[in-house]
Amino acid sequence: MRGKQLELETLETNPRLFRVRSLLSSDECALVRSMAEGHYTESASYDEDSGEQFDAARDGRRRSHNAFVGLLHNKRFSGFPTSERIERLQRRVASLIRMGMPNAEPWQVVRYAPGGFYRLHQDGVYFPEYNTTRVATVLVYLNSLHGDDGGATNFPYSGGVPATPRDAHSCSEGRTVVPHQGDALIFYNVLPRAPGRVWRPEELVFDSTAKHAACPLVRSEKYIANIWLHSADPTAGLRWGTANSP
Ligand SMILES: O=C(O)CCC(=O)C(=O)O
Repeated sequence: MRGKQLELETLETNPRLFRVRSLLSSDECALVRSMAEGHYTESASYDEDSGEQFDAARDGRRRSHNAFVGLLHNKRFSGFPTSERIERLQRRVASLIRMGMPNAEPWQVVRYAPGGFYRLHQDGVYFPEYNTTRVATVLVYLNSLHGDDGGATNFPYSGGVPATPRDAHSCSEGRTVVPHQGDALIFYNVLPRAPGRVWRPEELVFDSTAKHAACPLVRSEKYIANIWLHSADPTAGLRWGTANSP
């Protein structure tokens, strides 16, 4: 990236999981958090097979609030709080991961209170109606936590999917990352495909080892930004209108 030296640290190769330290400064983290203020709604989550929305309160899969901020590159889609400064950050992330702005969703800022969590899940979702898949995630920590605060991000299947399911909620297995303000995790939700031709989104295979969880937060608050990168422009034909878009 021009102007700022960043180091990509390989945390795991299976899943492909990387960390970039200090991608955002503390001022930039504060900016993203302040833009989300006043826009939070209860977080929803979706069944990976059917795409149906879970009832977060009833099925206990996810407990947090979220708000979308920043531009969806296509100016037709307005309604999210945005500014030149946050769009500059969006361009920074797009250039870091070498996927154009058109392939990124607006940023989902997530706020956890004590007791908040997100059980084991896969970010890779194929949206048949728009023919696009979320192929990669950039997860930015907007504040720091200590190990005993809880709220770490856990990849229980790092190294391979075991024969018996693992309990991601205890965060005792696999790779666990404690949030540090400004740092970003980058991981791929689909398996690599042989180069040489363009793969259709529906042919992409999800990487089960990329399943991850937000460990229960014991104290303090936790803020992250999810940046989901698509195989195609997710705005093509997409009505991207509510705070709880998937
Ligand atoms: O909060 C975290 O550490 C993980 C969040 C997450 O997995 C998600 O929002 O999809």
